[in-house]
Amino acid sequence: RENRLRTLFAQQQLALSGWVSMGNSLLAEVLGHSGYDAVTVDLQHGPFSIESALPMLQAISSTPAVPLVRCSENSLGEINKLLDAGAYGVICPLINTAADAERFVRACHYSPRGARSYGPARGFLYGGADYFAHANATILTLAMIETREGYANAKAILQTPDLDGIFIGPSDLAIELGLAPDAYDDARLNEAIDHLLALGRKLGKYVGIFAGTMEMAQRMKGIGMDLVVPGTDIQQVKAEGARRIAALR
Ligand code: 3PY
Ligand code: MG
Repeated sequence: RENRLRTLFAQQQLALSGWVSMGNSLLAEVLGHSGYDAVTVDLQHGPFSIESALPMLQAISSTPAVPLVRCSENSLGEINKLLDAGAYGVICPLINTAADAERFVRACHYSPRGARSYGPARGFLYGGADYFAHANATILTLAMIETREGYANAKAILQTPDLDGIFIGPSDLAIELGLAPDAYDDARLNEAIDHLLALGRKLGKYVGIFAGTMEMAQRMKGIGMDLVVPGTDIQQVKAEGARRIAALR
């Protein structure tokens, strides 16, 4: 099965991903039917582990959305299990160096490019009988830039062969710049984001970002991001609930 995100990126169309941190497969299914191009299961900050990610990935694969994961850390074991469970793309947090990025890329690719071990139990079910032949070229690898060190090494990280691109973590990056985690409008943070997007463009790699507010999401669309996550499930439920309550008070 093709990865529709690659098609959207190639056509320079904005891709939108939902974000599941609540850990519920029905919610993942609902998001997958809401019009998103992808739905990301967040094992870094979602309070659940890999056993719970499986039913969420099953639920997403019953929808038109591409199943993505954010792994909890740059671990061959965890990343392999998530790919075997049918994830078609991995966002890896806290990539600080080119060596980190290389390690991440190797975890996502079969030999000779990488160190991924064979056993794609659900990979076949989602990807199809020819999964092995296409997995290396189909699965998306996005390294998170969200630390000072990662920011300083962004060019080398982006130059990692077979890394598809970067995903910017604006809250951690803001904290590292000495700002509040929700300082999404701060000029210094936005300069850093502009710089990372320009680097990605120059090096022919994709650039995505998490957007904590709708204003930020609009701005990120405006500057030409490839992938935008317009808030987590929790943020959306809270914001929409508050909006409805305010309208009725
Ligand atoms: C961050 O903003 O640091 C993130 O990781 C968003 O997902
Ligand atoms: Mg982060």
